[in-house]
Amino acid sequence: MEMTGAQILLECLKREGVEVVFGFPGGAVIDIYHELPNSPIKHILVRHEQGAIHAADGYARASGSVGVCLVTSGPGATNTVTGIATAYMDSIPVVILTGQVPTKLIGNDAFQEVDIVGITRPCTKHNYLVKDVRDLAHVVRQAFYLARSGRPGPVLVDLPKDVMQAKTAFKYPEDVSMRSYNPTYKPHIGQVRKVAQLIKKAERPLIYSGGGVISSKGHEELTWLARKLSIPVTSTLMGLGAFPGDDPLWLGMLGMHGTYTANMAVSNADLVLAVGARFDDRVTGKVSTFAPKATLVHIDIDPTSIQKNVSVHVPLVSDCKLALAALKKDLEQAAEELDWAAKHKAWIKQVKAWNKEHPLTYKEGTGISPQYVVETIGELTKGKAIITTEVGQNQMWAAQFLKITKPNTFLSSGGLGTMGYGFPAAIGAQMAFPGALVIDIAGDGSIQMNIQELATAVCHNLPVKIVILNNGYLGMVRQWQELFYQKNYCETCMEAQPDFVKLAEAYGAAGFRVTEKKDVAPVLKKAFKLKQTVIVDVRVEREANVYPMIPAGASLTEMLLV
Ligand SMILES: Cc1ncc(C[n+]2csc(CCOP(=O)(O)OP(=O)(O)O)c2C)c(N)n1
Repeated sequence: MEMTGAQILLECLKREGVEVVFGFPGGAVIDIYHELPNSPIKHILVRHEQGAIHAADGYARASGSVGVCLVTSGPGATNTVTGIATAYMDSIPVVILTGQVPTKLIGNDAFQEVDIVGITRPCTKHNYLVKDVRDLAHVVRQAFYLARSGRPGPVLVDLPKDVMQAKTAFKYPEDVSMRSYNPTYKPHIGQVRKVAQLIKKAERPLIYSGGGVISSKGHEELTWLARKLSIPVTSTLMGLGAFPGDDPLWLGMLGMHGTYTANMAVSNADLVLAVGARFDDRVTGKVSTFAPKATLVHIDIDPTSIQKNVSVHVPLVSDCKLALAALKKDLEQAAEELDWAAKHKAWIKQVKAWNKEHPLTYKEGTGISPQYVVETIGELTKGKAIITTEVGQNQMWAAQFLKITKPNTFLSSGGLGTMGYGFPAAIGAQMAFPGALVIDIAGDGSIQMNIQELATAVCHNLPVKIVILNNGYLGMVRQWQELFYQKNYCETCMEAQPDFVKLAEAYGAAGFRVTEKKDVAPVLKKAFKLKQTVIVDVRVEREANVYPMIPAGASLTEMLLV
């Protein structure tokens, strides 16, 4: 039986197990929308296409499966670019379906035409322009395969209107074969042995884990390795949750706003095991002084990320979970025979001493400390909530002061640092887990970047909670201005702030304002219980700073402390 391109597309999505699509219609995709009611796929109408792509990304990060968004050509497509780059930088599997003008008009400056394939080439794992309806099914199949396999990432499929209207017989390809694309999953056993030997020899070993551990679902193997062999663990922002944040071996995040302990540990370790992390400049600080005493091992599925930013001694190209499992197998016997806690006793003692010297802390002022608000959220939710963040001080305080104990529960724009990410991502996460408590920790600047999605959340009865750490500033930039630009607070004071409580109410959500410390816990508690979208506007101290902080370009040991 012949089907139209639009029907084929929706059938393909169904076969890929897609349950929800975040989107916004327009002329170029109207044929797809015309068919939507005949499909079991749920569509969430956002209020801005940036909301759609971030929601698809949040859905993917929370669920571990591919997120999907659908937008029209031209401005619909360009509005997704920031979100595509966000997903690309953090290796998140999303499929972006964009409408395109009819094939015969491509290149004619047609109405709402844009070369989205060209625009997104540097920020997608791969992208396609489907010119013939007969190619559609295998392109969609490939797109999903590419998005979720190897190092995951966003894949865009551009869909001209006439291709959506054309008809052909439907056949879903059973297999995907792409000749030049063969990710290496299994680790080289010789390299695994080498790493195991290094671990056995090391006196001051450290695990530095990244988002790759979460996307490969390797957290249990990682936890085994750390606990059995008594190896302390630090991680990137993207790696938070792969190792329990309440474990005694957990040192906290490393890098620019990492803990004193983690940064000192990296600087003094004799073996650093980097797993699924990419040596981002926010992590390494001055590259030439990164981990100066250590043998560096880098486990990553993407061979092009190895030796890219730092030169490592032992590369291991592999899926992180499989590499960690292979290491586990190799070390199992030694784990039983050797007293690892005794072997690393001096090292652990040193790590604990650093923690005592400079624990993660903050100075209480007269107003509400933002860190106190984050701590209170942590105490009330006990690791059971899914947390998203915006970008800025709010993001760093969330990363520092929450104990993230499970993977896929801390969703934050790490690589691109996209303000406006957290709220739509929370909508995506809430769609993936309707019963979960999903909280966006926000700044008053960031939340205004996608505030329109309140309508989406209210319309779909999504009980997402937004906690605004409202300092009336673009806080993180103000902090830089304070510390490095002689307090020249140029254009970082947020004037004409909306009344967030009234704004919430205007959209049909609930809103609360907190101006005194004693009200923080009771109001948050009340808000978290409500089965509706809520904004809690907490007026925090205006000039609180994030510490530790490593000035840009400095070494990890050159921390500014509280
Ligand atoms: C889209 C975007 N624009 C600009 C920036 C640069 N930037 C980083 S943090 C920040 C301030 C964020 O302010 P706010 O959301 O109020 O959070 P706070 O730092 O006060 O917690 C800015 C402007 C960014 N990360 N993203």
